[in-house]
Amino acid sequence: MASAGDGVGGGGGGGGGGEQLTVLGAWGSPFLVRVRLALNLKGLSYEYVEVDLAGGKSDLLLAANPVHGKIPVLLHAGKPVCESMLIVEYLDEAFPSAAMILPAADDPYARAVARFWAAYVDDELLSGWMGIYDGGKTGEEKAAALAQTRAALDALEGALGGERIGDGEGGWWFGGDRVGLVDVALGGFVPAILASEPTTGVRIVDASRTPLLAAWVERFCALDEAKAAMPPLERLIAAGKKRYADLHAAATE
Ligand SMILES: N[C@@H](CCC(=O)N[C@@H](CS)C(=O)NCC(=O)O)C(=O)O
Repeated sequence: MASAGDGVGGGGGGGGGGEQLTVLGAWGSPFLVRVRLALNLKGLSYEYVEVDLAGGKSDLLLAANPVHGKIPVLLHAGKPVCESMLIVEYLDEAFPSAAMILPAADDPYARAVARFWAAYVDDELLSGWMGIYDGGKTGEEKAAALAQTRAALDALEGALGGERIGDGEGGWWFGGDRVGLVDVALGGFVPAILASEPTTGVRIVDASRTPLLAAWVERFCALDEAKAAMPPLERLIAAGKKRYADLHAAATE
């Protein structure tokens, strides 16, 4: 269950095995969206605790993630698990009777492929997109960041259209006909990417260039589990505009 007034929906019902699940997060974080999405997909209830990163890190956060001091952190029966994608994999291992996010354990190759593309999202797409969404970068740096982002999206388009498991009746996801690890990894960034477009004027997912990905974004946004995990777009746009302007002002001082 999410705490009231945090701006995002809560987890699904059931699950948890009687062991308390708590998520430490910050409302606009794409990494938090991943964790909430995974919990919702698995139908696990959880308590949500908003951490005010701007106001200094709470003792709870520093105790839970003393190495990086970053959110999200999952507390499972009080024990902390850090790093969004490790949390997603942990949930699969700790709650194997709930819907699985990774491909089946008897298909280690499919699992390796999913992990490859999930890591690719952070290594290539995220770092490129951050360069576009950084008000402090020069025009040249932004052009290089856009080229990196486009190349990453092209590669993901190829992965989405590649070998698939299942019948695809409900539309294709990465790797098959159900939402999986790569969908969670990329899906976390959907709100942030959509919110960046009015600020930067750059269309990131363009149906004329990557039609499969554009259709995937629409399918993703229509998922109940995703809707309940995503922050309100208007609030994200306002926060992104402020961040962009602050970085721009700092760079031109
Ligand atoms: N690789 C981490 C990234 C998490 C991250 O960067 N979290 C940000 C919020 S979006 C944070 O906690 N920032 C605070 C800080 O850097 O001190 C993950 O996947 O969980």
